[in-house]
Amino acid sequence: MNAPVSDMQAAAVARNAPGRFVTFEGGEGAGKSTQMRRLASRLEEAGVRVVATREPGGSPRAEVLRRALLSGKAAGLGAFGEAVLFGAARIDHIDTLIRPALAGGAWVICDRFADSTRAYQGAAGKAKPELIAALERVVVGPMKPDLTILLDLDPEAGLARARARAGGDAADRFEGEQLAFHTALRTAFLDIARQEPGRVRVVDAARAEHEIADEIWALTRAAFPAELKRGEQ
Ligand code: Z5A
Repeated sequence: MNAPVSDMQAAAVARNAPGRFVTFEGGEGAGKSTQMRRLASRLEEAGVRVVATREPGGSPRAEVLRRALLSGKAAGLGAFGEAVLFGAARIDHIDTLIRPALAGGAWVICDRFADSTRAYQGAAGKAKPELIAALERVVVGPMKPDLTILLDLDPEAGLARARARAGGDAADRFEGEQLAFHTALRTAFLDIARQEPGRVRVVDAARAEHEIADEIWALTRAAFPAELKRGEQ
């Protein structure tokens, strides 16, 4: 069920910036990067200025933290310690790229954001939920996404896609976790969607790329009807 436009725009109003903030979430290999590229092209064709970015990373300092986190060097800190580092990277990403881009009227499309901390470090990593929630309030504040596309896929299928793409390269810190971890992630993301139906849209990612892209475009247009009038066909 689509949320009322007023719900969808609540985050944007709280930020008081003209741009819109869209995030992609889901497990490994769900197709986030692929679908982000497709949505960015469609938005640009509709006359929208797009800044595509990712987490962890997206700014020079955050990319340094990305390397440490994905190499597994920070794993000894425990799930909440890692969450703090993801949070530090996110603060820099917000301050140097996301907030200025939104203030300038661009749409920011981000591959993963704070829902990944809730799912990976919180639900699957078992950091205390109240600590993860407190960290999110401090780090994200009013910079909540306007719309989150959750690409939902069976974890075995996602891991197989990620492995095929890697062509035998070693798994990173999180790809190396057991299937039970990835199954817990899927449940955690779906729980977030149930808790925040006004922001999060669940998309079945087991279909052909173009079918998924068409659904994401329809959802985006429904979420931002006034902004995407020019994209109507
Ligand atoms: N992490 C965290 O723990 N806490 C946090 O707060 C944040 C992140 C922000 C970042 O990894 C890691 O950091 C991530 C969570 C953790 N865990 N891991 N590992 P990353 O950025 O390197 O990778 P990722 O975010 O997990 O994404 P990915 O594995 O690169 O997958 P993807 O972007 O979702 O999929 P893709 O690259 O678009 O597609 C994967 C392959 O499938 C590729 O060959 C495509 O051509 C193919 N594909 C795509 N769509 C389809 C369809 N529809 N059918 C068939 N094949 C397809």
